[in-house]
Amino acid sequence: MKRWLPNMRFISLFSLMALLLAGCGKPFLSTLQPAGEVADMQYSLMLLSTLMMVVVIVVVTIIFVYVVVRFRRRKGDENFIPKQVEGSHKLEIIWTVIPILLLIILAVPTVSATFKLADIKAMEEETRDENALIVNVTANLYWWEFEYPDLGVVTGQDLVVPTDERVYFNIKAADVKHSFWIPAVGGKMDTNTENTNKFWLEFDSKATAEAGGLFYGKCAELCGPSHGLMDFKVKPVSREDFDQWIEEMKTVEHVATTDLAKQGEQLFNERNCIACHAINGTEKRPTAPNLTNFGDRSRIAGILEHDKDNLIDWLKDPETYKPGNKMTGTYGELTEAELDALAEYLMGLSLENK
Ligand code: HEC
Ligand SMILES: [Cu+2]
Repeated sequence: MKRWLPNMRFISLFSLMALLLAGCGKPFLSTLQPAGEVADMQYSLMLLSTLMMVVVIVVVTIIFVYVVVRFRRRKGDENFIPKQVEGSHKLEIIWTVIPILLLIILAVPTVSATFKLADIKAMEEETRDENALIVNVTANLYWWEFEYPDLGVVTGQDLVVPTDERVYFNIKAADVKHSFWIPAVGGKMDTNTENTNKFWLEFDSKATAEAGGLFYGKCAELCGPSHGLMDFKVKPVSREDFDQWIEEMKTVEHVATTDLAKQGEQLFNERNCIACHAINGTEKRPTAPNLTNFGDRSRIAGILEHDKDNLIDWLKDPETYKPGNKMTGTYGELTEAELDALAEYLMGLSLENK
């Protein structure tokens, strides 16, 4: 074999790994690029525990290698037995105390962070902070509902929150267990059917800008065939923009302007869509994502690029894109012309077209 061949293999393996691992570091998705107070805390704990593990491994490896080399059997010295230390009190105490100390060093910041993360006084009735924003999250097979109970607004799939303040979450599931996770910002927290979990997150405005204004959210609990597709997005905006968004969600009244969109609107009413999907921002329906601002979404059904062609494909056959979803087969076949009209109408459901 040529001498350079093993080297080349090594180099290509490393370049491949570099390429692969480079994909993990996106600021909108990476736990290693924390984008808020909670993520910072979780990241510091991760660093601390990883650092401690590395130190332990390095020290143990050094001692191991030293012992293997120092006490190996030497030529001409085959019968020499070094000093035996079995049962040495000194050594036993040293290697019992060191792990205890390490665990204490790890436990103090962990317990303290756990209490900080569980501090939800601002959302509890007796200690309620009137200015604190509360969001009710409901996880459904395979979509997310976000309700702002104090503001009377409901939306789906894209969570809109103000930056640089603590946002408090009530999270639960409508059908089976899911888990709410925004890797760059914090979590994850189980969404259960039998109880409501509560926690808070903070979305840093600088980190939001670095991430391009959008964070990725995931379901982190295996829930069915489309679990891996149960994505949502988070749009943190300034408090001012948030208040304005809420106002628009409350007051928007959609008017289809073109003939095609008007046909689409009619179909939306005739073909059962309206029975599941609400199209005003104050109405909560357990059956399907609220479509009031569907035109402003970043994705279709949380996964597909947001454009008219993909929307037509989704409406034609949702099952291909999300197996087992709850919309498949609930309305009859749609002709190409009907699909086109529906898509036109839906893409126009935007807070910008008032
Ligand atoms: C039985 C209730 C039901 C009916 C009827 C229904 N849908 Fe849906 N729809 C859903 C559910 C549930 C989802 C979420 C699917 C998922 O992501 O798992 C959905 C998702 C969608 C989405 C993507 C929403 C988003 O926020 O990305 C669009 C668009 C949509 N439906 C349009 C329609 C249209 C148009 C019709 C009528 C032709 C219709 N739906 C009929 C239940 C329904
Ligand atoms: Cu899931």
